[in-house]
Amino acid sequence: ATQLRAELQAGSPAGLYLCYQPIHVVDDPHSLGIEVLLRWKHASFGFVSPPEVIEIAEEHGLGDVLGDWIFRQVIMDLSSLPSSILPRLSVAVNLSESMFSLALSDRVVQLFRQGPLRPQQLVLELTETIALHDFSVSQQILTSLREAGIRIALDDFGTGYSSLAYLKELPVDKLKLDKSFIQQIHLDTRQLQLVQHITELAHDLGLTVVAEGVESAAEREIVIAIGVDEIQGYHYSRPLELPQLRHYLQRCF
Ligand code: G
Ligand code: G
Ligand code: MN
Ligand code: NA
Repeated sequence: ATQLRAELQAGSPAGLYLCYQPIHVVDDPHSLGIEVLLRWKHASFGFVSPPEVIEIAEEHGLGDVLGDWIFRQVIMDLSSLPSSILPRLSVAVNLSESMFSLALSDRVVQLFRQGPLRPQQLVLELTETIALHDFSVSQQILTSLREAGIRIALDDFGTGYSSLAYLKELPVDKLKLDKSFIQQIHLDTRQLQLVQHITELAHDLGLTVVAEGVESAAEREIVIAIGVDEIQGYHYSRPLELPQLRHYLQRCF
């Protein structure tokens, strides 16, 4: 942890880097989302899973430092993309518990001033667990993010204390249906009806719906028929390192 802190503060932690997974917008081939996914290849332990990296960081009070590193790294990585492509992207960053504070929106706006991205291109992914930890504080944080033009996605929807009831009380913009909802959806009618109802309800609340974990053409066709707005999954692409992302974007646009 001491080493991780020193390296994070120096700006170039060994073995830490970001991958990017495409998120396709069903009705708009001219824009693309990408989800930022943390990777840590440790010199002696090999790959450490992102939740473990986050946990180590949070346990040692490094959640903020890691969060800042992620935002800076995203800005640096994406700055190297062609300027014709950049405005078409929206970039989704996962929030850890300590990043989700009242200081977040000012911090992000400040960091984005240096970069080629506008806050309007940023989506912050929040799990239900973090969002529901303190409901009224969450409302304040989310309101300040929205005022800065930043959008919010509720991540892993369906795995936690899912209730659509609180959704209308939280200023969120998107719902990410967890991949456990999507897998085998083409073989299970009840599953399909459930996803259909959730999608309709989310749309009634003015939310955009993202289907995660779409792995096959069959699953893709079904979620499009259901009316989801955006699709993410191995069917399109695994999380990509920056050079592969560059190639993917060149093929896309
Ligand atoms: O990409 P992968 O399957 O390894 O991610 C596993 C889990 O780790 C997912 O739940 C994902 O949301 C989480 N995760 C990946 N990158 C980040 C990150 O940068 N920050 C946070 N807080 N979580 C992340
Ligand atoms: O929890 P969160 O949704 O933030 O993390 C997304 C995780 O899902 C990442 O770890 C990513 O690698 C993984 N993922 C993305 N697409 C697929 C997919 O099509 N199938 C499976 N099994 N996992 C996926
Ligand atoms: Mn996510
Ligand atoms: Na998720």
